[in-house]
Amino acid sequence: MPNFSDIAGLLADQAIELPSWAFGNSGTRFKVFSTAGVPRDAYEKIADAAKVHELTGLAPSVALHIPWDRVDDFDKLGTHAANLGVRLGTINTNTFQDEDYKFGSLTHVDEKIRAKAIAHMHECIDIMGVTGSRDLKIWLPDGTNYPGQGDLRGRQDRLADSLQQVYARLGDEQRLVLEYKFFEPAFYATDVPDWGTSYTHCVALGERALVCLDTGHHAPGTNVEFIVAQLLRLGRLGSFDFNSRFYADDDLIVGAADPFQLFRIMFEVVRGGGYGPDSGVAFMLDQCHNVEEKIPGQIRSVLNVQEMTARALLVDRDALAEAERDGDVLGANEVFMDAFYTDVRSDLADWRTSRGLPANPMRAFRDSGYADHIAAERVGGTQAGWGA
Ligand code: PSV
Ligand code: MN
Ligand code: MN
Repeated sequence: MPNFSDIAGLLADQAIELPSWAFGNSGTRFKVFSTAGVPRDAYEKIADAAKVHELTGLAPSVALHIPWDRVDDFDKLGTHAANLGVRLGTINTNTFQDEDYKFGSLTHVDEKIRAKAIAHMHECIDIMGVTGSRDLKIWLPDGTNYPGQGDLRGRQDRLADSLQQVYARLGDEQRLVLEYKFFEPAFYATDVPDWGTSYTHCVALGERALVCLDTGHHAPGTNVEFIVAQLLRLGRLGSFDFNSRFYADDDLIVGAADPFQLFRIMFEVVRGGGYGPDSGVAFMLDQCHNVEEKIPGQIRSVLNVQEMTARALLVDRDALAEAERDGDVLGANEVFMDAFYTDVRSDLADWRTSRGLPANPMRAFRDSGYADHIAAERVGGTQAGWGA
């Protein structure tokens, strides 16, 4: 197996994008709990995200969600981010909190409402022009609750046409990433339920349309790393929304529920050429911290991704290939598991120290006094995420 020192250099390539909404209050449909010091606007969300980057060196960009993060001057927001050492990243569209979208957005039968949803996405692309963002991320709540409620095929046809209109507005350097989810808020048929549907639409659109894989958006038991391998093979893996699930779309801390799955995913990323600055795969978190503290929640998340990435990089690929070739089932599995069971925590602490970062970012945050400072300074934070 390679030594940690053999892979240490590769860890510098890791960049994980934080979701602005992870810093606001969020909850379930039962209750949204509030946390002292929660950001009151996009500027404060970015300040909190920058704190995560300052302590970990892993999170140089922040994804925005429109309209949750709409500000008067996005140029000013970008400068604010740059002054704090981060940049603005993916722009997420939102067609799930407007009365008009009760029966769909890009798939709606009413041409006026469909045009409104397209116009929203055009506005998001205009914002990307100001923020310098590369990716427009589309997740749709569209779908039906009862058989017969909608014409499944007609909805696909309208979706294809709407996406075409959105795609046509993109600049040459910009991309569209289409996220899938197999249920919720629609419970019978979701209009982009799986990677195959997303892939089909992306291929029809063109080269700059790619699939977004949210790790929480699959049926229980789905082999997510297979999807990763397949999309990389097809050249259409655009981005990840990382999070953990025990039951459905739980949006819990990535690597908390099933670190082994995160390891398997990161191994396929590495093996499939998805790791590294030029891979074109964006690694984003999509999480909500309902009961835990938000900034430490994000620190823990990026550290979990780094830890499983390091272990995935440690897999002895030559020994694995040899065992695969020889039909050595248990030998191959042992090579794989050896890397997974390697505790890299103290090596990562040393890696951080060597880069001028705190050895223990969680403790460094606790000792920094930042939480007390924002609790005293910020009063009356807004709710972010669902219901903002
Ligand atoms: C939908 O469940 C989703 O995963 C989409 O990415 C949304 O934009 C996001 O959650 C909001 O948290
Ligand atoms: Mn998501
Ligand atoms: Mn989700």
